[in-house]
Amino acid sequence: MSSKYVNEVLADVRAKNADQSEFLQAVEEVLMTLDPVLKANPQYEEAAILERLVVPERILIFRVPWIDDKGKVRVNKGYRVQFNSAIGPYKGGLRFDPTVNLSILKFLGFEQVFKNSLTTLPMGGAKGGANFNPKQSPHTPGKRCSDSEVMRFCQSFMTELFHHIGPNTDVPAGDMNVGGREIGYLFGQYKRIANEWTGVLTGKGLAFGGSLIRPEATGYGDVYFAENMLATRKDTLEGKVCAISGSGNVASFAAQKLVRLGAKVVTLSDRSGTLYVKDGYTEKLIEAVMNLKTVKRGELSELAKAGKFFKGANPWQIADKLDCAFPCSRQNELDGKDAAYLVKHGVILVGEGANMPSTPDAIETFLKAKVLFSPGKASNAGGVATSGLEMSQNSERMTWSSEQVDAKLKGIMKAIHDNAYEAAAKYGKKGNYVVGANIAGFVKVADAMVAQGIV
Ligand code: NDP
Ligand code: 2IT
Repeated sequence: MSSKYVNEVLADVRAKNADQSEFLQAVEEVLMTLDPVLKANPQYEEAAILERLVVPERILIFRVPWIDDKGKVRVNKGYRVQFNSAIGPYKGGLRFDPTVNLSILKFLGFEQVFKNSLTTLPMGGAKGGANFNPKQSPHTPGKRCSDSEVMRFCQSFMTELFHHIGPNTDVPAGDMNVGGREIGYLFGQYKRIANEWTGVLTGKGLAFGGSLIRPEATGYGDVYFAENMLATRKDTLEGKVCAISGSGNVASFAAQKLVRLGAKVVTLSDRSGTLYVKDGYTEKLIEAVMNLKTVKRGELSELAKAGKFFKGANPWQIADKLDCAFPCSRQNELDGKDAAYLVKHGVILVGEGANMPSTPDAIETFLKAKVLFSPGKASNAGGVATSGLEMSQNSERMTWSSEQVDAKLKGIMKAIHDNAYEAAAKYGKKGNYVVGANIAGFVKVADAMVAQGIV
């Protein structure tokens, strides 16, 4: 049972956002863990911190017109949700996917506020994107958009977004379907309009201000976080059998790091299904997946011969015996039934690489079974943290070596782990990283908001 204050704020958020299920899920998940810290700090309620935290500072919605390869005018909806700037400039990714709507972007922006606070770096929270599908051309069924269609879309998107971002205002980056190609096009258009070279986006190419290890950072960080959780039980990843979902940026680099640390990765997946490799993915096969996804832009089913392909299936109920699961695809991709199967088949660790991939009942199942469970806002924070390192390098007009960035990433993931672990223990929830991450992320933002007055 939550306190009167939390219940009142939640009732109000539910009433005002009744059609935004993902946003409500994210808000409930955070607010329902904050009672102990709210009780110990009455100044938060006095300053109406929760009431202010659940409302974005600004939401931009705009038209994105562009011309496809057949000469037809197409129109998409573009968004930027600038959620909270208490501790630094707005920061967060852009998602291009037909499922993009305000509920999804508000949930992602809300999560980003706490995640960015956890990174130890000064970054506020934001998210944006468009209901644009680069994987389906608007004129030819079964064909993806051409590079020049994606470029024209990105240029139009940036022509409007330009007015609302800047290196000290809001610094977007990638997310689902927004990778190096899209960031390049977006950056080129920003620079052209601004007539100025600034680090206004992160995830840039190495030749124009990108940081080494940024592509790897989210997946690697997820695995470093898992190492830290296992260390609390004097255990390691060596020999662990791991299921991963997704085969994009986060999933593929999580797989690469796990294999390098001696773990066995048995699944990757995408919209076409799951590729199960009983003896474990080799580094070579993971490279083939990366090439398939970022160069050929094809489907995982094309590599079916490398193992056993389960068409249309997610990876959670395939293997008979698993030690770890890393959901790295999308929100609500792992439900209560999947969680029960995983616990029954031996899983001791779940490290969320995606944002909010486990449903609330799945999380409850994991916590009840004392699984080492890390919420995405803690364990996928390595991506945005390394974006923060890219911003630092751009500001000082320097580039750091892979070793330097990787060492900083490792240090940040350990700090996030330890802060979440200690916050949970302090409030009587030892080992509960959901409570720990929410409280540790919240306190810094709340203190900054109190100090800055009613704004
Ligand atoms: P990508 O677009 O590179 O990869 C997404 C993967 O998820 C693809 O394999 C995609 O399959 C799969 N997927 C997406 N939707 C579905 C669906 N409906 N059914 C089945 N599979 C699906 O994105 P990222 O790897 O960047 O992002 C993955 C997750 O990680 C997201 O939740 C994102 O918010 C989160 N994240 C990303 C960060 C980053 O730095 N990139 C940082 C922190 C979190 P297909 O190829 O067929 O589309
Ligand atoms: O969800 C996320 O943290 C991201 N997509 C990365 C954001 C960023 O600014 O690097």
